[in-house]
Amino acid sequence: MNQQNKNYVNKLKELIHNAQKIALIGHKDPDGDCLGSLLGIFGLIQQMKGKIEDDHYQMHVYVDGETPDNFQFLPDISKIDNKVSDNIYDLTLVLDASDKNRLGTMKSVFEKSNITAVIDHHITHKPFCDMTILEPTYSSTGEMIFQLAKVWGLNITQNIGICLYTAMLTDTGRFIYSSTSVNTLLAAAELMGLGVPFDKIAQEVYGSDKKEVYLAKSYLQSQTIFALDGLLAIIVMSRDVLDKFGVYQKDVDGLAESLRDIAGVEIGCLIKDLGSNNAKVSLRSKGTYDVAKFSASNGGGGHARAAGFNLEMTAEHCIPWMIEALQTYIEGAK
Ligand SMILES: [Mn+2]
Repeated sequence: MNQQNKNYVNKLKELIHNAQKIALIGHKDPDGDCLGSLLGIFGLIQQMKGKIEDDHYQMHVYVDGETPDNFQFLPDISKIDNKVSDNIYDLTLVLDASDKNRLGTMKSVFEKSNITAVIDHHITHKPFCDMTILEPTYSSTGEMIFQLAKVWGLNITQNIGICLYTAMLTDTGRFIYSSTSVNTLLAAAELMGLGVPFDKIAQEVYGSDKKEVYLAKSYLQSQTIFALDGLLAIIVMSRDVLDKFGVYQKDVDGLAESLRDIAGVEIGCLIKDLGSNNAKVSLRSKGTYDVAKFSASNGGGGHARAAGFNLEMTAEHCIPWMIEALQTYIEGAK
């Protein structure tokens, strides 16, 4: 963590210390890093200020969107609230969100807050808070919270460790993405040394697909479209298919990553049909092409190897649009 951010982290500690009403907000449709970071810092703040159950201050955790089943094992997961509240907070701390729109419906909670701060690692981050703690070289927001705990001089308990390990594990694709650094592995090793059950966590996160999810994924994979001489692989997640198998979008999100496992494929693309002429595009790159740049030019954002954006068209129309847009982008990148 750079010196300026260490100063911010110390200032944030003071803000938290003085706040009576605190809100923690993650990004819409939460992933492992978002949930792990939220609950990790939730634990740290309680260590600093005392248990919230003791009622001498308030702390609420908000996320727009449901928690995927495979993260239900996280300690204190029941503290996450999906419903917007009218409460006014002294301090709102945002985690893992690169811009204000990523807060979804929780934007209204954020906007009512007196002081706002954000901890994030997205290179496409657009500052929207009073205080921005940004570290684009970190693998995950969870890794930032791990370092923040050290700066604050707090204990990483077993439960906090489970949250932070999960955040790092998932945002690095099980420690294989290029965002994984020596520091990431040292942090993971330290957590392992503390007795964090890393094998059980992996089992919960990656080994608990329901049968119908497995079947829906297999079907969708069998419908993969290859374009640009096999450089690009596209899966369209239509609502019909989800209904047919009785699964949710969040259940099959991981398909975007799996496209990268195909030889020759440089960019994997998952198109999610959101209904009423709207689609969400998730992109994964093997490394040659920066999909964050491409996504940012289309109003989205993310990381060089994992990014996304929304399109106002049907999922079917997205296919030719994506092929053409990516062809232009790839030619421009040469
Ligand atoms: Mn993240």
